[in-house]
Amino acid sequence: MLTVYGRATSSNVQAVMWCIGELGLAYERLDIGHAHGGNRTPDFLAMNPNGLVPVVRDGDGAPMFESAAIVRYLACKYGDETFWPHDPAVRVQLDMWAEWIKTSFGPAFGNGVFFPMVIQPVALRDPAAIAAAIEKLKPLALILDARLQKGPYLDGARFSFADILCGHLMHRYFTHEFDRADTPALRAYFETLQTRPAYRAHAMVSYEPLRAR
Ligand SMILES: N[C@@H](CCC(=O)N[C@@H](CS)C(=O)NCC(=O)O)C(=O)O
Repeated sequence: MLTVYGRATSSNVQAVMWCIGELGLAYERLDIGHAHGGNRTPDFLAMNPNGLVPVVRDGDGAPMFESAAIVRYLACKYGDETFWPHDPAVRVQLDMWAEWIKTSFGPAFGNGVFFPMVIQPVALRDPAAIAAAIEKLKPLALILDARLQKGPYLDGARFSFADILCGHLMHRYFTHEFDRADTPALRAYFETLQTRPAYRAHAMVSYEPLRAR
């Protein structure tokens, strides 16, 4: 049994939960973070000194933090050869995309566009910085679109852990209103992901409770 500490509205919790759903693993999820609180207690900080969600425990194993590390752990331990290729030369061709999403596309969208347009209080928003971030995101979306032209998934026909780390952002990317690059393959990817029940259950979570006024 997995224990997931983290609110369903967190995109990093969503990645972990979608992975758990795809792998059909038993879990209990506890609402921690944001309006729920509970992430600054001594007990929580002992599991993750950053005070951030998600944290996951697998049975009575040591707590794990960092969503991408958790997804890789679950994929390696519970995934099949398609979901987590064991040959490092095969796996790196997917993992490089997963890493690029986490370090390039994800922050450019999350920190540059989504956070300042949705979560940051309106009075603190900087329209010029947001406009610049939207332009900076466009070439990254085009890179992802080019990769997905060989789709439907990042690895072509096969769905893998890398799609979890990429695809969990697509709900916010395509449902938040802003000036996106024209990316038909990326949009087709989002539509394909929506055919997966675990994606609909765990990654398509409303962010209205997070919206600042
Ligand atoms: N790099 C970390 C980032 C974790 C993170 O920033 N979590 C956010 C939610 S997405 C958080 O805990 N925010 C504070 C809160 O919810 O109270 C990961 O991928 O797990």
